[in-house]
Amino acid sequence: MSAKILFKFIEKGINLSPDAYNKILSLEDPLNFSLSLIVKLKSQKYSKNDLISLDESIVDEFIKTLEVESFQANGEDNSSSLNSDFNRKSNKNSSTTLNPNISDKSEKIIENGINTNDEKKYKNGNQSSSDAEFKIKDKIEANSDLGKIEKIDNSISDEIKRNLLEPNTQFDFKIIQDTSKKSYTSGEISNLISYFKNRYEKLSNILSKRPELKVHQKISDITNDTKDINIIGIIKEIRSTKNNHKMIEIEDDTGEISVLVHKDNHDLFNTSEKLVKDEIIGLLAENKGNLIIASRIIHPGVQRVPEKKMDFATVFTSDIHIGSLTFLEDAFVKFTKWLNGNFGNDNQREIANDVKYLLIAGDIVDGIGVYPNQEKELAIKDITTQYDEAARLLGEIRSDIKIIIGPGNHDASRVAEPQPAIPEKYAKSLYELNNIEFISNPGIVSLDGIITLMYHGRGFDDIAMTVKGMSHEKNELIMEELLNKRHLAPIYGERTPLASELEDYLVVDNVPDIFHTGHVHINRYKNYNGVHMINSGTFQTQTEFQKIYNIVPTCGEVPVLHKGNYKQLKFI
Ligand code: D5M
Ligand code: FE
Ligand code: ZN
Repeated sequence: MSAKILFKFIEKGINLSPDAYNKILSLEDPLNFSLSLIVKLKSQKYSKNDLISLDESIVDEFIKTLEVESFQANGEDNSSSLNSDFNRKSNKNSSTTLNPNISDKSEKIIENGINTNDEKKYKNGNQSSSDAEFKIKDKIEANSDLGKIEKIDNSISDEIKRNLLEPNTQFDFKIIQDTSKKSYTSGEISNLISYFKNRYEKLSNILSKRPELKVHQKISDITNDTKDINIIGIIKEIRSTKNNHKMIEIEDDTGEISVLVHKDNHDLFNTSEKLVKDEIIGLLAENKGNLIIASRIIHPGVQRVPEKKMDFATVFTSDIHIGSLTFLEDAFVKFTKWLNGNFGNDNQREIANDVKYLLIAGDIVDGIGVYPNQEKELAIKDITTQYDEAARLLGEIRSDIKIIIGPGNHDASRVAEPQPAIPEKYAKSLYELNNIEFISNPGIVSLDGIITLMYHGRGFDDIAMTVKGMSHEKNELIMEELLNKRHLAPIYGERTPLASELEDYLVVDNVPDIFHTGHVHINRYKNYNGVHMINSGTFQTQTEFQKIYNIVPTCGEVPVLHKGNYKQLKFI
């Protein structure tokens, strides 16, 4: 055991002092403690390549944080010394109530006569005096372009169970695109042809509005006498030549042609390095007789989106992975308490009070058999029971928040994208909650006029693995690139299974106000030409599978768009 622990730290470039090592070994569950500490260090204070020397004081500091959290998670019981994260496994066996409205706690609150309608009290937080002692004052500043990450204040007020009330909030909620019932594919080759034809038509419509491409040729019309070439085509192949230029093979519905990108044309060469198979581009080139030399590559692109007024807050999450042993239930419970106005400082509660929508971009549950040996990391080994547990946890959220859920690759939907909404058959208890809307992946909704494209993000794996300079970690670059390409998963037939529908629903026909994604388990935010691009991270600590790919998740951090301003709240 002790060698295993040392190895875990060494693997991540962390050097343990002898005192720190002895301290960890003296704990109740040293291995779990070590894994959590590694995740915390690597996802918060340091980057994955930093070398860290860990002394006893850092271990003590982490133990202290866990004690505070343990106090809050356990109410009056301050006796256990470790984070309830570790206690969670034993809690799993406690009986679950599917209908939150009849849970013991809510009954107690009603008996105690707390006026749940008291809006002022809710807003002001109504903190108990003892909370002050346990308030963590530090605010964590993000070190990157993400802006400020605010640690949620560890103060709890008397519970106010707003989900017992009839909601009187007015929602202007519309589903703009839900492909759940639009799956016509029979898997025939003719479908594949229609699918690509549709992709080409949609994107060439967008491209042909660009002044440089208003007049363009069909490939079959190009002759030796055509000097200037302007075409719109799909990339069949892109490869390096032996002199390190790039050769693009591009085709349209009439023919195909090879175009060379010269390595000395640096800007163009850099752009060509981000091209992928099966994407649709505009290409300007010069015909030199024996060779066609590219002069411009044109993406469908993103025009600046004007800012819309937003007088409420929308919360984004994904990759909760309920049912996994690595699901951070305590952090998630704190999150739902915050939504209900029962957690955080006054300012944080004010934000919670403004929340109208909660979007969940897939991987609500961990599913079964998604990757090899997954069952060893499952706390719940039945998909319906996983959704029952999800219903129990989401059922705690006040009913005047509309929750919109799309599936991810761990959910019980078909794996090929577009994925239909999570079927009721497996998630009956979730369907019983009347503030949830289920949509496809991808799906588009209008939240009081704010157009939001939600995509789980499986297509990101292909981009991260094949495009130079792209990684899961900097997924905002992937989101930007995909918006420019106006396709969520352009590469056909590799990691991301795509269903060859008659229409390609993964084309981004219209640029949204918000582009919300998940899957990578790493929070990122960027405002790109007015589009809020958000990856909502995860509530799951690093899995064995993610260790292989060296993916270090950012756990328990929840993005919020509050009246148009981005904020990220940390629940661990
Ligand atoms: O994905 C969890 C993490 O694992 C996320 O960062 C993507 C990464 N991942 C998942 N599948 C793959 C493949 N096939 N290649 C590379 N990286 C991958 P989750 O969907 O939660 O399991
Ligand atoms: Fe996930
Ligand atoms: Zn996923």
